[in-house]
Amino acid sequence: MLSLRFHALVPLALSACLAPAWSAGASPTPDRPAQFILGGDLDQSGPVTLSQLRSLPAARQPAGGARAQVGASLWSVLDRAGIRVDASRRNDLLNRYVLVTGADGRKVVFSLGELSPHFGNRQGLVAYAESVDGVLAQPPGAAGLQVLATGDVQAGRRVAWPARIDVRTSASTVPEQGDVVSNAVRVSGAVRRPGTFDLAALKALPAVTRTVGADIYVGASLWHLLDTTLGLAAGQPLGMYVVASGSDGQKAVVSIGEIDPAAGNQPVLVAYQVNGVPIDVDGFARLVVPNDSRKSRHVSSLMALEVFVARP
Ligand SMILES: Nc1nc2c(c(=O)[nH]1)N[C@H]1C(S)=C(S)[C@@H](COP(=O)(O)O)O[C@H]1N2
Ligand SMILES: [Mo]
Repeated sequence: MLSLRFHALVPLALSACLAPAWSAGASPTPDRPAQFILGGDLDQSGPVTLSQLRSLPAARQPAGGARAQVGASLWSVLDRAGIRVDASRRNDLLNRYVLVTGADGRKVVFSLGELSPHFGNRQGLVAYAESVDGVLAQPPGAAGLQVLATGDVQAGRRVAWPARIDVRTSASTVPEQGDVVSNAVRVSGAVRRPGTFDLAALKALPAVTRTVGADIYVGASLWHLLDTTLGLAAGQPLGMYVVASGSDGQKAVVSIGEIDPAAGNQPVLVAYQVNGVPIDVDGFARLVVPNDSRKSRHVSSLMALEVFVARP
């Protein structure tokens, strides 16, 4: 499979590449329109056209050798449409996900946290052209659009012919607990063997150590816990997400594609030790998302992990 190991999105002086006048006859066929419908928690829903995509800053993702995919970042498409958040909730953005649905029904999820430049900064790409040595190889849109997951180690979250892109609030139902801290985390939803993990149960899983800034965390791998220990429910894991909730009601979505070793391969932990001492002041465990540039998804006093199949 095509390797898409981390590449920063590099702005491209696209106008220079567009000098040749492409013939009008090369426009997309009607059954493969170079547009999709944007919906959900956005100020501006509706069709996004090729010309709108091309009005956004061009971004590119290497596709092997001299080739690159050229497009607009998925984040910029959503940001331009105005992502709606509940300003009364701290970091409400992090309780939301993006569902990309292909014309063939394929469903792929991103968390808004992984896409946002303020957190994961793996912005995704809505590609409309391919370049070779920096020069566009075809008229933009001629081969249709595709959504790519920036930084994934394999191309499993690629969606050719996206039909819809929807922003949704997570389906988490875990309420705020009031003035208590967690001493166990309940794992529920789309897993084969739901269960509750206290400190001893977490410690019984393979221990993983990750350095985040000046802190060294030890904990269980979230992927190992969900996929190996509990078993993700049958279906498409790349169309699922998990919501971590703290006892104070703070929530963070992680897409399953983000942690799947065959997709995003992000080393997210359920940590119970920091710098050699137990995490025991603000609950017994916290989520740690090592490659986020802020700690906002590091939900402390972790009390629940709910796994969902994304709904449009
Ligand atoms: N349960 C819970 N976890 C939380 C928060 C919160 O309000 N409640 N705030 C988040 C935010 S916004 C940040 S920046 C970090 C701060 O972590 P620190 O106190 O270890 O620096 O915790 C995150 N985890
Ligand atoms: Mo924060």
